[in-house]
Amino acid sequence: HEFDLVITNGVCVTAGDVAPYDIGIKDGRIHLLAPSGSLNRANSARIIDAEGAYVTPGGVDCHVHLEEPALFGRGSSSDTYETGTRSAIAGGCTTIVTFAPQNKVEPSLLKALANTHIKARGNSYCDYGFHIMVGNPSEQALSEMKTLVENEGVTSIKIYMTYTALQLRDDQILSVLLKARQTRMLTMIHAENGDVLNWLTDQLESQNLVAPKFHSSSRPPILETEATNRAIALSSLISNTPILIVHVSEPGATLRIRQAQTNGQPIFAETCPQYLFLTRDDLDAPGLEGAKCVCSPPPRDKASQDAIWTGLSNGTFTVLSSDHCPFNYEDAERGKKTCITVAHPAGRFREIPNGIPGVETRLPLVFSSGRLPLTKFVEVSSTGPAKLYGLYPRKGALLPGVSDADLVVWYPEARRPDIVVSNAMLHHATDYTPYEGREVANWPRYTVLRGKVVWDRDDGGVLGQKTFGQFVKRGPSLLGRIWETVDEQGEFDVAGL
Ligand code: DUC
Ligand code: ZN
Ligand code: ZN
Ligand code: ZN
Repeated sequence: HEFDLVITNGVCVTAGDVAPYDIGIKDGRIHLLAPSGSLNRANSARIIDAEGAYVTPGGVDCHVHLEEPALFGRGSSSDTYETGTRSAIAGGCTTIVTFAPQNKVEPSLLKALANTHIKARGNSYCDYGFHIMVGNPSEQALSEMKTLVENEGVTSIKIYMTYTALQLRDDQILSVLLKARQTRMLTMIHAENGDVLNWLTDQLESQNLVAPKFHSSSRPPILETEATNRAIALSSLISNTPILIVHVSEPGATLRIRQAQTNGQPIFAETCPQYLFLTRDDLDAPGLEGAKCVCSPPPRDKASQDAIWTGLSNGTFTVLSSDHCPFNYEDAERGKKTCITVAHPAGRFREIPNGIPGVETRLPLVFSSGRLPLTKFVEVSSTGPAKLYGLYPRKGALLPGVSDADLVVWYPEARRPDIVVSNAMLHHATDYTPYEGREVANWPRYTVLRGKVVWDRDDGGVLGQKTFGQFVKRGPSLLGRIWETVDEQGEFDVAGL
């Protein structure tokens, strides 16, 4: 056989166009795109008839938290690499980038990386890479960044402007950005003003306003706008080093990012389904139910949702990620219910671990929404992240001879099942989904990882194994378009010095 697998009668959607092609797959790669119906059974070991359905590149989710220690409150992650990546493929996602966390007392980034490799290796259903979460920008940590890029295939870091375990001061952020500029690392920034939200939390607590809904009051939009603006300012001081503002939730930050982009600055932005589908009213559910939607930044109002949709449409956001950061609900020690204490029997929002599950629901929710052209859907959920994080064109594309055969075959219009999201149908190890009861118009029917069918919704479900996923070494961001700018000495210039 010329091919190991052929997908026939599909309509291929890439970030560029929508067109009917048969796809010939060999040795785990896209080998050939051919006119629809032209590749037949005779020249392939296996054939999948897409029956006219859309076929997209596998999803790329570059914001996933798995098996991290308690960093975002008292709880700890309800998903392991095994369960989180199983959930990913069942939702059409074939590559994730997770975090290798360095805590404040650990000076080495390479050690954080090694520890995370041990957790993921042999335990991943999908391909994976790592960002280093920098909690302690020590001399040693900064000096290791070159090694990460040159030898380890790790080309991005994440830093925080909030969370006691992770928050960096502005001078620390500048030191990190300077080193990132010199080593061509992309810096992801969690932009919320931690000092302000801690102060507001104390104020709310002093008035005994501690129910889950006050999580939202403790983090008003202006505090995200301010931190986003500050992050952009800090980047501009370091010769406009490229940064990515993660999980943008509100119009103020979105507008500030858009202005910086218009100004030619390499400011990239991410948003997540929770800012498209949830609102602050979901935090005000009866009892402690609102804790299920506690994440940071919090879901906002309807007008903010619309602004975020607009930002996706107009290109302000390069990536749509899940920020999968799961905690069980019914767990008094490690989950959302750690916030119930003798003093606060109805729960105390300060103690609710921040984060929600979403790696499996990301693609179906957005594909089904009808609010984005399909090419834009592929751009923000696969191609854009692959380019931004140095995975392209191996990931995020259907380029013959070049791209891995990572694909999602959706259901054809005529055979769409009625799907109501319920936690029982998901493959994570978390005991709830914030999207319970929501109807979606489509779901990945097949997920293909490097030519292997790892998910067949109608026949066997998860067919992949936790040994199939491979670590992917990444190159420098393809969107960091000013990497080449150096001064006469070949050094990067720091503006104003
Ligand atoms: N926000 C969350 O909701 N969870 C993980 C970390 C974060 O920033
Ligand atoms: Zn050939
Ligand atoms: Zn974050
Ligand atoms: Zn996160």
